[in-house]
Amino acid sequence: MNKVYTHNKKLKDWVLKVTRLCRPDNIVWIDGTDEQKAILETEAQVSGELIQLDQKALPGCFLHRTAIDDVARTEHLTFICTRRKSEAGPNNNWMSPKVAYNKARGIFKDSMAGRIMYVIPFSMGPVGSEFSKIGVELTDSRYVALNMLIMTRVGSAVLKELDKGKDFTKCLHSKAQLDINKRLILHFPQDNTIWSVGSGYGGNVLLGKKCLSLRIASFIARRERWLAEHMLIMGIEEPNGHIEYIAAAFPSACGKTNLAMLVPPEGLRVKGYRIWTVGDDIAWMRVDSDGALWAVNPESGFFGVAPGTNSKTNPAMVETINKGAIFTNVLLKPDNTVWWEGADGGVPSEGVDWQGNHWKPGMKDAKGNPILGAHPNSRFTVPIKNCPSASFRLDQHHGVPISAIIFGGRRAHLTPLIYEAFNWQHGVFVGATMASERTAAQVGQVGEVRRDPMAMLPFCGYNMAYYFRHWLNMGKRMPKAPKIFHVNWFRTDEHGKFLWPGFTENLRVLEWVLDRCNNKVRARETEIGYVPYSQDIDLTGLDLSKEVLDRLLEVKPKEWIEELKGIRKFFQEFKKDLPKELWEEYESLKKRIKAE
Ligand code: OXD
Ligand code: MN
Repeated sequence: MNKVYTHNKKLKDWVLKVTRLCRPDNIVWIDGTDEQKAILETEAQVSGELIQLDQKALPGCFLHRTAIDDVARTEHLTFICTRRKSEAGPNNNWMSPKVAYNKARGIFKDSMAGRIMYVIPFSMGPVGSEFSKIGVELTDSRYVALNMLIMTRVGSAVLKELDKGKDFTKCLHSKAQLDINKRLILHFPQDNTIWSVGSGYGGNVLLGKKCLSLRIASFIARRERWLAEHMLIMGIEEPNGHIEYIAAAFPSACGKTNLAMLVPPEGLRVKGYRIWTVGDDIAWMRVDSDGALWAVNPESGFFGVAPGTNSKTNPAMVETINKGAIFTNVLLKPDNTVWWEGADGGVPSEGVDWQGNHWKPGMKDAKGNPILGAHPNSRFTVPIKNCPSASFRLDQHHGVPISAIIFGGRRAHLTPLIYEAFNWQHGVFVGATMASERTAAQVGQVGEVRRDPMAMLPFCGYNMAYYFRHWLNMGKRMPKAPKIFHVNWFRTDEHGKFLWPGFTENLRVLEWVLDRCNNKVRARETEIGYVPYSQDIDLTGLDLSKEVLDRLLEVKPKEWIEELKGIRKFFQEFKKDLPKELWEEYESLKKRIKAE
């Protein structure tokens, strides 16, 4: 065992208890130093966990391959283990803590024999900030240890906080046999504990991320009166040099990461606009003494999807992942660099695919389907500070003040490009009824509407009806509450063609959002909220006719009749727990669209 760094009795006792259960050969405390990181990288290459990439082209970069049935979050094996089932709500899989601990204990037993157990003390949020929470992950995976060094703040400063007796989330992970039949991702919010076993996939095993910063944190946030949200945070520098910050929640595959590091289109860049990236996935938000909502990104890295990332979709990310990145399940090129479907440059003539097999373009599997070079959910982890648009306020303890909250979804027809909620309560209704239509990329019927309130459906660590209540209450605690908006970049014409030209132009919509926040523009009051007058969206340098913009901004009350049915069905799942204010909003909308 390397030196034990802590005087925190609870931590020492817990490490001992886990050691007795999992029986690792050795224990290594992760101290956050470059020296130790270099040792781990070398060991990971020897063990085959990492492949070093061309260090000239990609300094500090490595490739990792997971097991082929361990490539994404396994929501059906993810549980919230509260004492009562009703506390987990209809939105979560539930197991009683007793049953869950017993079941998992059997899998954890002796699972680390022949392996090293790493003790990783980490902080989500700047160390010492009022926002921040400490976690300690015990894991038998070097890959996890190296990724946690990227995704979280690890090191002696965290240990100092623990020495002061600070509480921490107990995060236990073992790869065990990487057996999908013995895989469990368990959350015990009432014990501030996470147990993850049988997986090596990032979303299941980097326990500071979805497990701590969303599921456990959302539970704690309700008690402590703050918000833990699945939101990007970005700063928009206006031509006068002032920076306004927004937080935005979108279901997956709606371009959250790309928006967070948008490069302004030429027409707006020359006006003086610039984007500052604070975070691409998670926002922790508190009401500060000024009565406004302030946010930090608890993470220090990006865990991004590789396929589709290129200099057109996300030039800032392409620059970010040039160094210090760990790629997972992408294609390895003969020159020891990496590639994925939709990457820059041509398709390589050969390589080693994500499963470790020799690959050539055009190869087909036994069913005649194309064999992909990179898995569709292949990923990279990389420090945020590599990003050319990284905010200079990333480490500030108070975070950034939030002027607007934006919800979004992928809807071919229903929702206009942008609308503003009438007030906070209506905004909570807009977030609670957020939905996306299935695309061809997902299993199931194309066009089917899937509800994903606040993009938190897989991540809310308790009954979502209580979560809506918490959101309503938060509005009452904020004299300077942010305005709430809804965007839809995906409206199509009758031929299925997108009406809005694409991600790079989205800043034009955000410009209107900020103008609304600063009372600079009027808006058209419609049945669903405030919508821009078309002349208030700046189209300089963009080839988009007024007619198309009008179509993008149109509200069609008739289409909302069908939508109301879906909302009703969804709300009914929460039975008597659903706050009456949301039913009130439902009834008001019904009245406004005259759907009697
Ligand atoms: C993610 C997700 O990986 O939301 O960020 O699934
Ligand atoms: Mn996410």
